[in-house]
Amino acid sequence: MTYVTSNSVPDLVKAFQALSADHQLALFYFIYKEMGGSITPAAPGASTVSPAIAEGLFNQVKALSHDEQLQLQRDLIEKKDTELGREYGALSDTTKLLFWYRLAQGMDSSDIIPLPSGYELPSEAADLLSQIKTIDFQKQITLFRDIVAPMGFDATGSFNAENSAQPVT
Ligand code: 45D
Repeated sequence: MTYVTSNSVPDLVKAFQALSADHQLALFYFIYKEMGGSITPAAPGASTVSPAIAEGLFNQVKALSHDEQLQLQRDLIEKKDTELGREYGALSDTTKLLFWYRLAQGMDSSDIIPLPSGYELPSEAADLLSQIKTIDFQKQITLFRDIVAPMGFDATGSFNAENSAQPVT
């Protein structure tokens, strides 16, 4: 069953968020795999990205056991109030994206808990993936930013002013 009725970014964000935390993680990793080489850390418009901060957070996660890494990623999605969730919540949206990108790369090198072998994407997530593939690259980036933006814990209890000027379309 699919939640999405149109392929607008806000609807796709809602559909993504309607998945369980585990299905969001799985889908996000499949997205990373699909995008492959089209993500370059030197992408234009990277003015609000802080690679050193993303790397510092990544290294904290890398130092944990695989089970803890998985729990931590679930906690980010579920916006739990954790130390790392607060650090994450203070990042700009693009730095959040870079952090997730580094985690996905870490899965490929087994620094981060990989998907179980032979894991298949659940059908609702697979449906959503095929819809995401139909939107253009720029909208995909906006979609991923909107997905990672609310994750973690916002210790200020309000929207991050650094990100508030970003278009939602
Ligand atoms: O056992 O402007 C399951 C920058 C099941 C540059 C599991 C950029 C049970 C600046 C839960 C599945 C590069 C930042 C296990 C732009 C089970 C700039 C585990 C663009 C083990 C635009 C699942 C960046 C797990 C972009 C661990 C486009 C899943 C970045 C983990 C895109 C999934 C990043 C992860 C993407 C997915 C990252 C970590 C798509 C990460 C995806």
